[in-house]
Amino acid sequence: MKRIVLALATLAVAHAAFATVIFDSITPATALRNTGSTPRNHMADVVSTTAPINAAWSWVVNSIDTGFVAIANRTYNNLTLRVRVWGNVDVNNPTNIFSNSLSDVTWNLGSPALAGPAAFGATLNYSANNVAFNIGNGQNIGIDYLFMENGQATNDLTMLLCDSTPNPGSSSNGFWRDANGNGVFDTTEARVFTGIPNANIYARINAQAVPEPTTMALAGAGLVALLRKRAKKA
Ligand SMILES: [Ca+2]
Ligand SMILES: [Ca+2]
Repeated sequence: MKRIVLALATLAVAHAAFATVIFDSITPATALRNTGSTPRNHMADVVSTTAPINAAWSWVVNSIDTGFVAIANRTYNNLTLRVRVWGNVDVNNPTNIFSNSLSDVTWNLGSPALAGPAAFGATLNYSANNVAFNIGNGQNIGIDYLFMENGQATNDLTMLLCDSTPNPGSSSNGFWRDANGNGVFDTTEARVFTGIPNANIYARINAQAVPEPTTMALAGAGLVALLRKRAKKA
């Protein structure tokens, strides 16, 4: 448990500057777990923007802070983490609850020696990868994480889960685990923990509020019109 506390303290100061936290299941976390069932390398959750924003604007995500668990004490070779974010969520869709891909990034984590079993944190920096993505006001989004070692899914790494609000989405306030290993999340793959009423992937989304492109275009058109008007007067 001491390792987990240290990892979380490191994580807490790792958020991007100037960004607003629009989803946070880290700060109020009251219980931390990882799933004991396999396969546990591919997991997901539904989150939502939780900060107020002008309805005509959207959030551009800068980074996501999140936590993982290394099960085994060893060197992990050519480790990658694929993180996909989805714009549409339908927890009643029997064949895939997620659609409308917003981003799909694979993070190369090198070959770290991890003294498992232990939790560790990481900041997934989207602005540095030039793939910042927009989400709407109060929009439910899906995030799924896949750990691979040497190109193979590894059960020695998994996501850190916590008991906390906010907990948007449904299916008994749970999370999703790709239990049949087919690469997508089926309705039947919703999971809950006994004793954790609000199961969440451990994550914090940092974002900046920006005008929608249409708003920007209108503002630009207005400026052009104003300049023309002034040019005519001159
Ligand atoms: Ca599945
Ligand atoms: Ca959840």
